[in-house]
Amino acid sequence: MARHLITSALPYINGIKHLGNMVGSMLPADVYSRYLRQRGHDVLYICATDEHGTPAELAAKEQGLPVADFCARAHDAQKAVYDGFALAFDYFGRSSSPENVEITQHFARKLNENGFIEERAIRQVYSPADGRFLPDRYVEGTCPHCGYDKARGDQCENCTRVLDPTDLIDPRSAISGSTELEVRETKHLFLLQSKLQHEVEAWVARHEDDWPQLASSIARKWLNEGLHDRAITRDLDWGVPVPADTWPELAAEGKVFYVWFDAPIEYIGATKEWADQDPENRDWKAWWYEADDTVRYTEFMAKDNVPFHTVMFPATELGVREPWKKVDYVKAFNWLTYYGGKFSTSQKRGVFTDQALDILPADYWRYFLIANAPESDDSSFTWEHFTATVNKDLADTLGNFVNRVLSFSKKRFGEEVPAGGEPGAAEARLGEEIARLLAEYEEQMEALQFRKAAAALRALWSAGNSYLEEKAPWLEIKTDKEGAALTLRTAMNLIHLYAVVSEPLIPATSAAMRGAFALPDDTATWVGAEEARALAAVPAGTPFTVPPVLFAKLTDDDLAAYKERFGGEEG
Ligand code: B3M
Ligand code: ZN
Repeated sequence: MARHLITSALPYINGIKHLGNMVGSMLPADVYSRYLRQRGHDVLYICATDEHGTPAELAAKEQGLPVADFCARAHDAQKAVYDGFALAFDYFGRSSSPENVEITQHFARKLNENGFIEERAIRQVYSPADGRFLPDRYVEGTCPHCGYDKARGDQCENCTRVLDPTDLIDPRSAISGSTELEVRETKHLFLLQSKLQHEVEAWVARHEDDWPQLASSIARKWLNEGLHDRAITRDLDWGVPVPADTWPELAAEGKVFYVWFDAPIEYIGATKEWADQDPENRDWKAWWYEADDTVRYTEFMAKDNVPFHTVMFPATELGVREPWKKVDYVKAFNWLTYYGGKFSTSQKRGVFTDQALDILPADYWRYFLIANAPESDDSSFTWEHFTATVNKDLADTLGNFVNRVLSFSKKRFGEEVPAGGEPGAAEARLGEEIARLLAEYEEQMEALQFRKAAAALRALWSAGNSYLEEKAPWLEIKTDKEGAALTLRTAMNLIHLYAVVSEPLIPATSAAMRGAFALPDDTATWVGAEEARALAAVPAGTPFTVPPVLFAKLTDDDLAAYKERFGGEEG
């Protein structure tokens, strides 16, 4: 038994996430966590909302709410959707928690003691009308390159060029609209990442061969470009305050840490939140601090987050000079597209996670997304593909099998698993096939190859259908009642096996399948190879019920309605 620490990139607070966010971080982390738990490992799966920074301030302003209130509500709204998706976090925290403030400030003090933080004066836009320094994106004006008149101080949305606020023509405050802007000198804390370049390189070199290519190539690229010192404080009201004991002047000016400085630290912060919630006070530090080699730490994220996790956060952890656990394996994802185009939160294009649950239960989405995870390349969401997959894999291959077997058996043999018949050549072949596919499924899960794992699971479901077609109990029963009983009993054992091993992908359906059998002591969390070959865990005489249809078939009308509501072809 190993101990597995698992985190998925922290969803940013400013709005409900779309399916692309879900498939690129939280969902595969949940599937992997569930799989490992079922196999008897000690798992701690931690996630949280990432709450600081300018976008949160702006979103709160738009809704006319104080930022703290906005974040509290937005956190609860996201959490409700994740519950709906059956994401089994051990804890889902908040980066604005007191725990994260404490640990972030501790990290900053240590980095400072170790000579990795320096105060530097920079020139920044100040707005007397607003009484504050303006973050780059709070300065608006005309783009010097394309003439777009609503360019932001960090970037022009129109021509995508990266800008400096002082580049803008006719700059104004995005808060008050005031044009009386000044450039003033102000001090900020800089993290001297350049001093850590060699250490980070050596650390990455020790790990990159184990990481998937997508993660190691991005880490390499960043290291080759060189680690630059970067400002880790901002002039915002909302964030982790710079600690006054160490930087009284900056603290008095109200400086806070940059959101990307405190966000990864929240992986640790949320673990402490988890411990603080529980009076038994679990030993959270054993997961993070001087964690021994029995803890394996796996992170899940989309590719744009990889530099922060493979280079910047490790640099921070190394510079602290304390034995904080660093990531062992980085599982990175490409993009899920919507009809080949971008899912966009700001443009409200694509399917949002709350809307998805309005339409269909979580298992439909969980299965489809994992079976089509953008692992080796981007993958495209289309309603055509979604409905075809649901109908074929979930409704026909799995759902129909379960219903057909149980209804037919009930009709002909009553409400107990039928007795009679001796397993023969067909059952032996089936057992071999099931054991082989189960081993394949396990291997792909261990390798975090989610599409391939889903394919192996689907093959397990298919094997049941082939067996049923081969034996045709509805014909068998006319000439060989014992034989039909054997076939149905074997098929019911497959259903139970499916219930156990499908749980990581489709937990609710798994529970329904398992619940069909009134086994006296059903605590199985996995199926061993011998058991898979024998297919006899559910003995004759076990009472069963026929569950309601597991997956509804989606019709052409459904498809048309989805496309109408969400738009189909653009992209
Ligand atoms: N919140 C992802 C994003 O907003 C970012 C991840 C933080 S992980 C520490 O794109
Ligand atoms: Zn421009």
